[in-house]
Amino acid sequence: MKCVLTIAGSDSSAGAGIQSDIKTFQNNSVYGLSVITAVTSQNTLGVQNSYELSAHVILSQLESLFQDFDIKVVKTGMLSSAKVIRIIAKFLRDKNLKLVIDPIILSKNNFRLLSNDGVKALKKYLMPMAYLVTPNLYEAEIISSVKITNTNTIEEAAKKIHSLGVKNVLIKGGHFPFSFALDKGTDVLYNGKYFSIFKSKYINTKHTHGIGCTYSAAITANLSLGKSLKESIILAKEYIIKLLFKSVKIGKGIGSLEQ
Ligand code: PXL
Repeated sequence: MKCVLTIAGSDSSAGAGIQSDIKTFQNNSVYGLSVITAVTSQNTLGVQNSYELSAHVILSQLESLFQDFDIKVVKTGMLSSAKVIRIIAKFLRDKNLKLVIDPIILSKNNFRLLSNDGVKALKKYLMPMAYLVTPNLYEAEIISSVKITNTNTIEEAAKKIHSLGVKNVLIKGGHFPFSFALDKGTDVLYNGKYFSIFKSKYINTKHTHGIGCTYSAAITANLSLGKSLKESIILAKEYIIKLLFKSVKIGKGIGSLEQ
């Protein structure tokens, strides 16, 4: 069985982060391993707190896993700070890996999951190692410093992110406004040569917590099974669409996907 590693934050409400990644890996036929960077305290109303683990604890988890498992595909989610990013980039640098970066910056209630310095470190140290980066609209704007308002600016943002040394950039369209040139839920892939568009129907539900993590984790699982990038994206999109139909109203706020 293929082993896939997620390096991310723990979500106590189990809809996003490490918990969603493990569920997604399991449901997509790969064995999920995890390195926890930070522990968040959160519920369906939002993130209340985040506690970053020490460098020693993060490194120790990485060392244990790489001593034993044959890890060829790694996904990163919430990385918390520049310090954590530097540790991870240094550790992964000489490994022959396919790296998928989901550049988590803010939670839905605008709780900061990556510091400003962290964004700079992500661009400088980790992005150049990435096979795929999967920002949503807001993350793409922050990373590229391009205000995305139409298809020209989405292309400009994707090109800027690509120029950081990323092989493929997938801008996820779940946050596109309804007035946007591309339909809500349409994703845009740029591979340095050309753009590809991935359309899907938009399912109107409020209970979408963890969808971005789940989508990126499903793409990562498919890549590790040897599927092409486009096939991995199409299958992952089918996976999240199915889950959106059965997202669950748990708690008092924004519910999660039920995996
Ligand atoms: O959905 C983004 C995300 C990722 N990882 C963790 C989170 C969140 C959002 O709250 O808490 C740990």
